[in-house]
Amino acid sequence: MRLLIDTDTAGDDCFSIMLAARHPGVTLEAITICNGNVDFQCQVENALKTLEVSGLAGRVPVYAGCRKPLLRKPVEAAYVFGLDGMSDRNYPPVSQRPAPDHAVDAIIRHVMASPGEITILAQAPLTNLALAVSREPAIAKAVKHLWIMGGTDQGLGNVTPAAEFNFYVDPEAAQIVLNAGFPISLVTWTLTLEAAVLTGQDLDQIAALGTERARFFTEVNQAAVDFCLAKYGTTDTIHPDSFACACAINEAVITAAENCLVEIETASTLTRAYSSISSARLPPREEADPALGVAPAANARVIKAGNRQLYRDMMLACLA
Ligand SMILES: [Ca+2]
Repeated sequence: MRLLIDTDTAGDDCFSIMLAARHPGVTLEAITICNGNVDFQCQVENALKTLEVSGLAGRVPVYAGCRKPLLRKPVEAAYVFGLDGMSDRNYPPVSQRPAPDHAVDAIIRHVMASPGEITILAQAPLTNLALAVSREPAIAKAVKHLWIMGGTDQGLGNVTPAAEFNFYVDPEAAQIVLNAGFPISLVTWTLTLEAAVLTGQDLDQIAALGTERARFFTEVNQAAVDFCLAKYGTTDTIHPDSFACACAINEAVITAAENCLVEIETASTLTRAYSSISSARLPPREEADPALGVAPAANARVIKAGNRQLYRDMMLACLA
């Protein structure tokens, strides 16, 4: 699989890159950085550092992308990941530097140079992808597949009850990307609350591996552990980005999925970025209210259940 990862590199974003870098049969071809979790330049450095720890120093270009959402003020999540996104380890910069091109240009160039070949994993707000497909709409049909970590499946977000972080930060971008005609699979925050948990025991086993990668994982994950302990009284941590990566590179992780119409709320304040997801259990909406008309066709395969144990085993294998 030829993979491009679009990321707001902090915490679990790094573990997703490590999983892709180490998994047999995956060629990580490029990393593009989007506004999101923490200070933009920190995110660039975090991606470069993660490549070095993964044994790919100087072999995967990192392109800096959009520093702000399309319309909204930036929103960060340093309160979860630390100011640097790496549990405030403040690692010194590595020798690889970012590639000169803008991420939006790099996405278009990589996809259009190899139509039907490139899989994209989008694990950040969708600003880069929205601009790329607006500038070159042909990428929607030229990608092999677009994996998105974002949104909620019938509620329970991590910013508001309605909204998950990636969609909340740039709802207009999410709306553009979901309506652009990409072949999409969606991994929601709701799914990851059960399927993407690494328990305190799993984290102990990772620490016991004793490798440089495992040590890096444990250091970078510390802020999430502290956050979960303070907020929820548990050392279990949730890993939506690396779980989405696991689904993308190993279909066996997916145990249930449904083709759905996913629509993003952009007008409301209360439900900003809510992802409305259709369900076969609902009546046709034109029957419920003829004024609604017939719904558009499904635009995404929504992952409904995953194999947590297999995801966990993949993470341990990549860190060993
Ligand atoms: Ca992310």
